Amino acid sequence: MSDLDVTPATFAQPWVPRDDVRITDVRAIVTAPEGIPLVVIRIDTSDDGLYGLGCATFTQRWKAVVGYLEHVRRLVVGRYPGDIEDLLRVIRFTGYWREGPVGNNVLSGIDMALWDIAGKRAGAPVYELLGGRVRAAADTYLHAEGATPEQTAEHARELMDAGLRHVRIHTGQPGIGHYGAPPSGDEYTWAKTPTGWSVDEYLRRTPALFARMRELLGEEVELLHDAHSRLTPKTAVMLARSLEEFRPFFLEDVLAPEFWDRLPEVRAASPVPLAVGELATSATEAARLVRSHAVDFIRCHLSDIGGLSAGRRLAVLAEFEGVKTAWHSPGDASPFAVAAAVALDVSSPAFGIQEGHVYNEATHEVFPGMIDIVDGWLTPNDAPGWGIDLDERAAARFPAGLSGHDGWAAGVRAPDGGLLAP
Ligand code: GCO
Ligand code: MG
Repeated sequence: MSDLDVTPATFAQPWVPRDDVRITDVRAIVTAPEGIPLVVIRIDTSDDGLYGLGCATFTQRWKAVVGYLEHVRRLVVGRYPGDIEDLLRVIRFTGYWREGPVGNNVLSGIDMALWDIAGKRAGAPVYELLGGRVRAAADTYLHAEGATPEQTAEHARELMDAGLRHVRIHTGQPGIGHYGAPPSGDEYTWAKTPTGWSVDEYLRRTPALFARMRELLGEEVELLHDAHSRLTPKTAVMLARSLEEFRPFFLEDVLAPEFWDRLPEVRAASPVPLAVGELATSATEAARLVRSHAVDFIRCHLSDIGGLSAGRRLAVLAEFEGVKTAWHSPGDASPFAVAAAVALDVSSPAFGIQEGHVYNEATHEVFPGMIDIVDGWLTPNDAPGWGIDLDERAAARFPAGLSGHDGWAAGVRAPDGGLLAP
């Protein structure tokens, strides 16, 4: 079949939709109100004023996402927006090679935009389409960081004063510091990369950080930590065991995805709960983590695994496997991704905790209706769909350049000069 033989009918469903609303356009809007490129997909329909919005943010490679959408446009324009599952399957299967963050982000943007449209048509928030609430709101954590444990404690205290009951803690070490924390000021004078990151230093400083936090903050607050993929199965066990006495809520990303098959042995070696999944680039890969009992918390970046529909499947699987959810939601997730995560959080019995990010004012201008953390809670909008809009004029005031995350990742080297997982 050549390109010329392909007509809109080629991609149509072999059934008659229940009404005549059709998708008329799909496009990507890229904006960087916080300096971090965010990608949103907008789907327009033949119904006046009826459109949907969804998150397709792969910030490091956003131009690829925009380019991928060109291939997908003809698959969706002309289709009935209510056939969400069939549309997702047509997009996945026509690409033949179906996994990967670029394609999944496009899938996610379209998926979330279709759920938004479904909610608007039903006059209901998306969480209600998922079966409705099983809890009032999602308990949320934020990150506390400082060059020293004392500074981290000070930051954590501010967050606790703002109502947070869960705080993820990081502290500096010589050189580049640790992921999420500034350097402690000194460098390794003997090193090939004086600003390098040392695993030995990290394995000493992290239990010391937890000990100091418990001294300064007490027992009530839940403490979390992200190792950011830098350990081996053995050093992961060493870290987990050294933290046991401080009762971490979870320990995140001890291993890079290349070593995920070794997670069950790390998990068996220590009672510290493991949280993994933000680097999963398919729902299948994430499902394998849950099914192989490799994790206590599954925490995917929803747009990287294909959106709300993928997350919904995982939440159900997690429920049956006794695993909790902790959807990834940092500054490189748009407010639509936050809304999707929170819709799952309040409707899933498998909910564990929600990651949060405090967005700047410019982001609020671009995304009217976006939800904010109040007293440590994220609460979904009750308006139909996501209840969030995208002000395209405001978005245009914050044009995106290439991602700054590249520079950060390129800077993570060991003292001997070897590049590490960021
Ligand atoms: C987290 C993360 C992020 C990632 C970022 C990469 O747990 O919040 O690890 O901050 O580093 O999303 O683009
Ligand atoms: Mg992380």
